Amino acid sequence: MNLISASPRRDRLRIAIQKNGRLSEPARALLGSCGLSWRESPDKLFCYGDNAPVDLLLVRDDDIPGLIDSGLCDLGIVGRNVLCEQASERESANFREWRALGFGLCRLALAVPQEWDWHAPTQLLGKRIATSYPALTRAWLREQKVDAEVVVLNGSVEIAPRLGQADAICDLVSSGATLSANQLKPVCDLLQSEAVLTGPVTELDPELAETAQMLLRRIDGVLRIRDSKLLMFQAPRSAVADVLRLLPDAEAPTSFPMDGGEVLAMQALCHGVVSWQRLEELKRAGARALMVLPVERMLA
Ligand code: PRT
Ligand code: ZN
Repeated sequence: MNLISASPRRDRLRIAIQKNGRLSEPARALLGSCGLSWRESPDKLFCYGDNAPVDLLLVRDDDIPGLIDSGLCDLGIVGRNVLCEQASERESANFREWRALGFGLCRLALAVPQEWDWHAPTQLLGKRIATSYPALTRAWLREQKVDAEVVVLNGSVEIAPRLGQADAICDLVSSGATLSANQLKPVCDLLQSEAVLTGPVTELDPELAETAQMLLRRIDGVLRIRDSKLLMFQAPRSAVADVLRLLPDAEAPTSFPMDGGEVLAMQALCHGVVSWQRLEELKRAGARALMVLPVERMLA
């Protein structure tokens, strides 16, 4: 049986994620937090979902947009950089970003040798720019109305200027350490990137759409509570306004009266960091019996 055929219509959702690389573990962890689990296959390329009709395909990240485009997979987790590069390579693409996932953060940046006195993109006129993102680089150069040569490399882009292959580079940057180690400096950001959930532009088959909606609701729940805490406390009615002002990015505080109504027991979902310092400020404002609890699951 061919497990990864595109047709006839399937009734199990197929998600493509990176097999080995920076996004593979966080992508699996996210899907695991959504309550999904899989049986690994011997070839470790296809994992059969054993508690929901959701299977995993483990592939190279560059293959993910094409798998969605062709309908072989329904959803994928991939860097926005890969998705945008492949979208700008094609005239039309049946994939788009469904959700930003908040991990794999980086940026696609233009970097030049540290000794360059950088003022403006016009300095790139007639220069060679090495990159693994030729479509995005060319689109940016067109926007800047700069005529420069794009040198396509599939790896080790950052050493291209030292080797004399290029004058500047356009590559992914996260900490900036690789650029510094190669005597380069970032001068312009072309794209802010992170891992995204991708899916088709067109609608999924109804059998799959229902499962995809279930998964999206769970992903939204996981993303909303990722750094959230439930804060519980008591406060005299007279102090409530001051206390609420101090809550870090709180959502829908609820309260109920205690002690004949003079004191309120309250709870609020806080999306910001609830630090010790913040708890001390809340106490000074009149809050008592403060308790910070982790939030495990949430379904809006
Ligand atoms: O084998 P496969 O094709 O699946 O993997 P890959 O080698 O193409 O991708 P991988 O695993 O390296 O990266 C997957 C995704 O992680 C990328 O598409 C980005 O969306 C995201 N990501 C986040 C990064 C980085 N941060 C990153 N820093 N991808 C690559 N880098 C590289 C960058 O190219 C440069 O060489 O790290 C270096 C710079 O890092 P700093 O910290 O020194 O600035
Ligand atoms: Zn890749």
